[in-house]
Amino acid sequence: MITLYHRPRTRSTRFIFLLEELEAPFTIRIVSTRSRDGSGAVDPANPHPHGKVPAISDDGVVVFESPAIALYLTDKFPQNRIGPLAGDADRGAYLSWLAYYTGVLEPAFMSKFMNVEVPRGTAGWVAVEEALPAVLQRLSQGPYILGERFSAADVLYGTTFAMFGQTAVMPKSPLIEEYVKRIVSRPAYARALARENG
Ligand SMILES: N[C@@H](CCC(=O)N[C@@H](CS)C(=O)NCC(=O)O)C(=O)O
Repeated sequence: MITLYHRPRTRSTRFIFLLEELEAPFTIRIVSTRSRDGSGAVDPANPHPHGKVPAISDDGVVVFESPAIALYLTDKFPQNRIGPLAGDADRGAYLSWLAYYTGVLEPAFMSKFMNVEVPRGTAGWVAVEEALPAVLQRLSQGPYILGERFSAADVLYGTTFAMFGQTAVMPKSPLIEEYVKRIVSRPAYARALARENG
């Protein structure tokens, strides 16, 4: 049985969404985390090494960091075909775009959000203005990151765009607005919001 360590209205909400898409059995364990304003504290029950969410435990097997959790879950629950498995022609793209999410896209957004200039050439990520066209190029080829096929990558990208789309950090793009609508109108997303508080 999967236990999701979760704090409502954070990056762990998207894993309720993914678990609902997968129709996997899971329980939610609400934990405290540090907050931006200095309040809150790491919950000793949370197995993430820095007490961040999300993290999961699968009968004692701990997985943390969003791309690792997404991959672990879609490999473990393949029946709804939410993640290409090893040997599938889409596997390489799937792994790449999952890794790109935390390796490049999130740092790009967070750099802009925090007004930190991206030290191009010495950093492993790029500015939002360079990252976004790469994602848009994918989305212009199909309704989803992998083209015709919805995957856990869309759970990460769709929810991230939904969040940053409300801020000045993200340049306006009709393609992304349509994409966000496509992702958040999925029934599993509504079910996830209904379970948000545990
Ligand atoms: N790289 C992590 C980021 C996780 C993360 O920063 N989560 C936030 C909630 S949205 C958190 O736990 N913040 C509390 C803290 O950083 O101590 C992932 O993508 O899973």
